[in-house]
Amino acid sequence: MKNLCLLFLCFEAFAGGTSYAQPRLKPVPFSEVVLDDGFLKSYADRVGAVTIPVCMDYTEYKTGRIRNFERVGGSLQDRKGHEGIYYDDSDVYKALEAVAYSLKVSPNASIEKRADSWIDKIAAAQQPDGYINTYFTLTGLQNRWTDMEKHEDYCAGHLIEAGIAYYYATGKRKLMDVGIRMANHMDQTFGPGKRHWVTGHQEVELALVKLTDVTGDQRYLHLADWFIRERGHGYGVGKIWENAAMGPGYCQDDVPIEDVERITGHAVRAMYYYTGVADIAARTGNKEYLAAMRRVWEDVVYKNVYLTGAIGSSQHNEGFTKSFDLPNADAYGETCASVGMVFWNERMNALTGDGRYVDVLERSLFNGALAGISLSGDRFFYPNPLASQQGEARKEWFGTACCPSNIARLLASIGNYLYATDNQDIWLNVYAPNHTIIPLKGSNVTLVQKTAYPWEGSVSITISPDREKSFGIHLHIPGWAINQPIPGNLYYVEGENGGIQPSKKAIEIFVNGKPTDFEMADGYAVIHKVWKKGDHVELRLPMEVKRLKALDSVRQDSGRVALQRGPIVYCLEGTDNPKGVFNLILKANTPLVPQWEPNLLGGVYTITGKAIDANPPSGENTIAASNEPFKAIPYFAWANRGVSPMQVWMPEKVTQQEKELSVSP
Ligand code: FUB
Ligand code: ZN
Repeated sequence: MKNLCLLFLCFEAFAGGTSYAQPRLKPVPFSEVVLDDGFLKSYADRVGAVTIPVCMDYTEYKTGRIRNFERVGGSLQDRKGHEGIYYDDSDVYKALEAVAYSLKVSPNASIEKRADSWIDKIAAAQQPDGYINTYFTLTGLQNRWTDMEKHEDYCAGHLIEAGIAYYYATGKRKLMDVGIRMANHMDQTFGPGKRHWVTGHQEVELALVKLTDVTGDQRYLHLADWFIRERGHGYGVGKIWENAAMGPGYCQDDVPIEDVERITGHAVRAMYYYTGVADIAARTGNKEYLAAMRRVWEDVVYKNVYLTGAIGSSQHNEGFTKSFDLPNADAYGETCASVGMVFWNERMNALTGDGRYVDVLERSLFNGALAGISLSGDRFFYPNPLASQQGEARKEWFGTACCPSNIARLLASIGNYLYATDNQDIWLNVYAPNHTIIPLKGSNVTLVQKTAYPWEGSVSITISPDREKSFGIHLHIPGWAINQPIPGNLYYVEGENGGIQPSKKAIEIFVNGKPTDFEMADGYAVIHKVWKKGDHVELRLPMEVKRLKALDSVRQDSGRVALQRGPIVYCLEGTDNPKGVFNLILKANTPLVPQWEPNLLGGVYTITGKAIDANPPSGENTIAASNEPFKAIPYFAWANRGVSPMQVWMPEKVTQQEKELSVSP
């Protein structure tokens, strides 16, 4: 046990060695970052206080997920067989992973006791050869590993991730040992010279990489890499592959990884796949993997992502159709896929040091992912449309319940996304009030960050090395703060002449109160100097309200405009716009006024302006004369005040469509 080294603390010990390349950056783990009161902390706290208990209740007794383990382990003998769906074990593991992260930050004896009792039941359900899966054990063990779509490997991946997280949080390794035995079982079953296997739903790959990081055992990394290399060679067998409408592209088994050019199929599978590929590239230095990731990232970000950072436009395959097909009302945009975008973009940032990945991470986090959870923490969205005529009610739970525990594990460990380091310098990625100590070569640096981000653009950082030291601070400058045209980007800020509007205000940086020149490198403002205790940096990002347009290739957004302030995308909701949402046309030059409303939706900036009512009630103004005030709220906060229409992309001109679509609530 002693030679187990924790991923989070000793990453370089595993990634180093003779044949493995280092990623450029190492994220600072959430456990080393103490969030102070602010936007992200409020989410992390609510997940601990509300979301995790909800996930545990639904997992333990409101559904049969834990009962399945009890049946296999023998503590429940009701002869009922398997309850639920074949991948339901994964929700137990994901809930435990969220619990672990939350316990690490806020110990809670009763939740830990409850989690321990689950872990006992899980361990009792493991077969003597290490296999664990309640669906196959209860329905016929002879059928295991026959249908690659049946998520045995996916569940195993979530088990491994949960086991590592729980060990990291509590020092208890029982769950991790269950995961290790399952990984050993898979390693004995699959691999070169053994059976072929294409993981129908990727996940196990990234988990096996973590397992190598924790145990130092390279077998798991090699197995993860082997799983990646199995894809695209016709080895896939099972329900998906037999389904003509889905085919191998559904689970990214159409081409080998080296040949990947574009994103296809199921969005969450794709995200976990690419996260695993990036993890392997970071540890093996595989340049072909990195090149493939860069290509497919461009395909996602330049052709297939919503303004909210959500991905996957079709419910049919929970994924992609064709490039630029981004319907708003029918958008799927599964919460899990936005969570996956955060994972993948974090890995890409660490691998390359490129701040563009943080731009995308922020877009998906603050919009697509956060929309998936209510402000109360106990209601969820699975798809996340960008328009809804009737409005939508958030749900307490789902039959397929992947999203609640996924958003919970992301937010419980949200401190992971704030900092990175290469041992010499420090990178600041997502801004949030916090304090941390970051070890650099030869010294520790204490950082205290104060900010009201994402609402305000001012970020104050006190930097205190334990002795005077020369190093660089890399401050992420979000793309939205610059508006430089990025070739290919789907969305841009429209200028008065129809071109791209650069930010009117400059980005400013002050060091110890004095304005400072800075170099830009890879999306970061870099300040190199000899730092001493108490040095102070202030970053000021312009927080203007932006009118965003989509490229003409996105037919569904044609003639429409969306509002964004900082990283937050806005929408109009019927609750604030009682005369309707779908009948409003955003006036071309209407002043857009941001206003802090502390008592609305937990405290948000709203945006107000004037619109044309395309369908004014008879007896009132004509269309041309109408001057309807409107209010926009952050998209992530919609559907928290009952069911009401919502729209992100507002028309700029009156068309027949607006007249027909107009809705008076
Ligand atoms: O298949 C397991 C999970 O259920 C997927 O990640 C989600 O998209 C949902 O299909
Ligand atoms: Zn989901």
